[in-house]
Amino acid sequence: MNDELTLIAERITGARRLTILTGAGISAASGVPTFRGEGGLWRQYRPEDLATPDAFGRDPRLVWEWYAWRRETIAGCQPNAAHDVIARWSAGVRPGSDPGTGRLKVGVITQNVDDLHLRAGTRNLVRIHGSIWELSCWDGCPAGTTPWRDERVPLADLPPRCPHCGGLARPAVVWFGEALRDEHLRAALDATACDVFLTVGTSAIVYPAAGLVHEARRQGAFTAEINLEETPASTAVDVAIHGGAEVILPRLADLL
Ligand code: BJW
Repeated sequence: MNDELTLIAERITGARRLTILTGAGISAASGVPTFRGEGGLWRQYRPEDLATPDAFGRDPRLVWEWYAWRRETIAGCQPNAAHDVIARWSAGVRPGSDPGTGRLKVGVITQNVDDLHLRAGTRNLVRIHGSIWELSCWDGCPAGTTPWRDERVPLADLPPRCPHCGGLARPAVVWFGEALRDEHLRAALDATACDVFLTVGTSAIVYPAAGLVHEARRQGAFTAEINLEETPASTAVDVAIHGGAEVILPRLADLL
């Protein structure tokens, strides 16, 4: 693994543009449950049963109970060493480069809605699946289309209401079958034009996020994956490292 880490470090050192895609695994060491694998189920439901407009239309209270439980869990979590390394890199802080000169441009794309990257101070961040701390109007009333922040834990009444029209509020996140916001998708695709693309803590099965590493590779980026396990991306990347992001990223940072 040391040789592989050294190779990634060398590629980052020579890079002008680094893009990092993160998934639920990066927050696992903070105590945020992942979606799939051990502990990925909430009651008997899979994320595919709950994170859909159909599920919300059928039973908004059930879906809100899942989100309320997750909000309460996340509220008690702190960014971990992996979030901190990425936040430092995003600020241009790494040995051998002048802080803030932009010699290494770092872009971070996260699928996570927990906002732990934001809380770590990450710059140049695109939250392609939204934020669990933002709500929008389910009925699509004009004022409620723009998400509003609501960090109350616990939420007083479930399901919460739109403050503008009194209709149902929904989490302002991207569910299966819903399109990513245009500007988010554009920013994520733009970021695939990079020298090094790191994919960290994602099962690499949910699209369009899962396609980004392939797009980066198609454009000539050096690609690497950091994950506890093999994923469908493992055989497609230049280097796959198996380990916890909270361990591997600090080790990689030490090599730069
Ligand atoms: C560690 C670790 C440690 C643990 N260190 N690692 C192309 C092909 C096939 C299907 C599709 C396709 N294009 C679109 C689709 C359909 C669908 C899809 O991808 N389905 C798949 C299941 C097959 N995609 C969509 O519907 C997307 N929309 C779309 O494409 O719209 C098109 C459209 C256009 C125009 C009009 C209308 C539509 C939207 C996808 C939205 C996904 N939403 C969710 C919920 C977000 C809100 C919420 O959080 O509640 O996003 S689902 C869930 O999965 C969440 C996550 O962001 C996402 C990815 O999960 P992630 O992050 O990878 O987590 P896990 O749990 O799966 O994996 C964790 C990993 O970490 C594991 O590998 C562990 O080993 C590892 N790990 N500890 C490092 N310490």
